[in-house]
Amino acid sequence: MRQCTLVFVFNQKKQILLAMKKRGFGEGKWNGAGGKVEDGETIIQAASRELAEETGISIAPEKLEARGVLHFHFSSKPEWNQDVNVFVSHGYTGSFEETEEMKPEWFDTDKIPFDTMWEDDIYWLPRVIEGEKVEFEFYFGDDGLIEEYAEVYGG
Ligand code: 6U4
Repeated sequence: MRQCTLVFVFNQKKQILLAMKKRGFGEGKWNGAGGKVEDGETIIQAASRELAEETGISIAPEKLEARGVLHFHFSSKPEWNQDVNVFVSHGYTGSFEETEEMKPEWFDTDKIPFDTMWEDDIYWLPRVIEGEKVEFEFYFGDDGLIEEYAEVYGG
């Protein structure tokens, strides 16, 4: 399965950094920063690189905390199937800026815009914010909505 990354950064006020995806996969949705793992890099290196490319913020790979994996299956678009490796970071260096791909913004964790995010996020993001590690399988239908999902225990 294609490996992707998703990073959530927290600031000193305990706000979470989300970014509006301006183009491509997930366009029009708030999401963490991230993307595909490229040849020759580890998953965590990819997470650090994508965060810098998409938001301007730098976090060394060793400062990222792994918070689990989400397995996404698209029945009619198997080329979109992906394992999304989730990371968080408390603190960062640099300053965030809007890029061609993403418009980043800080949100209070009780005001997360779940209505304008991937439908699956409500199932796992609150738990990641609480410090948990998660693993889920999500199956999306032709309409782009979740058809079925299951938590993977002991992963
Ligand atoms: P390009 O356009 O090739 O540079 P790249 O940034 O490498 O793209 P992209 O944007 O396709 O990769 O990566 C997909 C991003 O979307 C990853 O950060 C994972 C995230 N993602 C995919 N499905 C998701 C879902 N259902 N829920 C979610 N994030 C998802 O919260």
